[in-house]
Amino acid sequence: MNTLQHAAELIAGAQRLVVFTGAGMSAESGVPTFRDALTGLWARYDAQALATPEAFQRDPALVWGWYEWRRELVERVDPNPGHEAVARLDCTLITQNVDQLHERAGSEDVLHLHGSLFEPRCSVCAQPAPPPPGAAGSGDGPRTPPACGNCGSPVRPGVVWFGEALPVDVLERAVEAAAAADVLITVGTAGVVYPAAEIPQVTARLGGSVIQVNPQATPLDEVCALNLRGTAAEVLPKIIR
Ligand code: BV8
Ligand code: ZN
Repeated sequence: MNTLQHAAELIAGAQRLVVFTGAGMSAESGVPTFRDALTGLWARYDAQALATPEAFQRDPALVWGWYEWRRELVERVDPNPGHEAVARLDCTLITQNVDQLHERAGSEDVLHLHGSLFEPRCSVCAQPAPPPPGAAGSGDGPRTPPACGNCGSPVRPGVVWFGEALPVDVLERAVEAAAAADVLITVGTAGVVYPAAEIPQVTARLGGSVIQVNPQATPLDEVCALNLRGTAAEVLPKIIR
């Protein structure tokens, strides 16, 4: 039996299935991963440098503009066949991605470990702010963040920045699901950002089978029962019936 067939068998026979996704899941929809060189104005910025509270403190307009550019980009693209295959599964879906492509493909109750581009909130009182109006033009330039309706402070993107804690309830649900899983599929993640990268390792440590879908090798290779060297949109429809 080849590895694709073996993976399909494991998935079809899973009692408690978890799917764990990273930026590579959305790559074939046209969303740059963190390791791709970003295009346009943002090419000279390092995502890791902008995805921090310090960057927002230092230059709220630049950081807000970068997230608005990313939000408008994900609004313009579509879920790919990988998202659609995952949406057919009865599973716990845990994502590091801040786009809403899993939801648009039909997945429900998606656990967003790193927040979402679509849940801006006040940077001081945390009051949720209305998502900004659709794509405010294709301008790439920095734009001043809106002011909170409650306290007037700058609104921030509803994502988890480097150095910030992940939402406790979401992380707890994710770790519980990974611990109980007999099969976990990890797709399109470099497996270097913690604590998210712990999730597939929890399943493996407790005896579950981890299947990895990624064109490249990653540090997660060694905990995986199967490493499928391919892309999300190509491989997932072949292993998910
Ligand atoms: C925290 C939201 C503590 C924002 C993101 C030193 C050692 C270890 C850890 C640390 C360290 N120094 C600091 C840390 C902690 C740090 C961390 O892990 N840093 C890393 C870089 C070393 N973690 C944190 O800061 C976390 N918080 O620790 O807080 C704390 C605790 C209590 C109280 C206070 C504080 C917060 C981390 C969350 C950061 N936010 N996103 C935004 O989106 O802008 S992370 C962000 O980067 C993404 O969400 C994503 O998770 C991550 C990128 O990772 P990937 O998803 O893996 O994507 P990447 O581009 O890296 O790789 C793509 C993969 O896909 C590749 O493997 C590629 O081969 C593959 N691929 C490409 N195309 C395809 C494909 N696969 C399939 N199909 C394709 N077509
Ligand atoms: Zn406020």
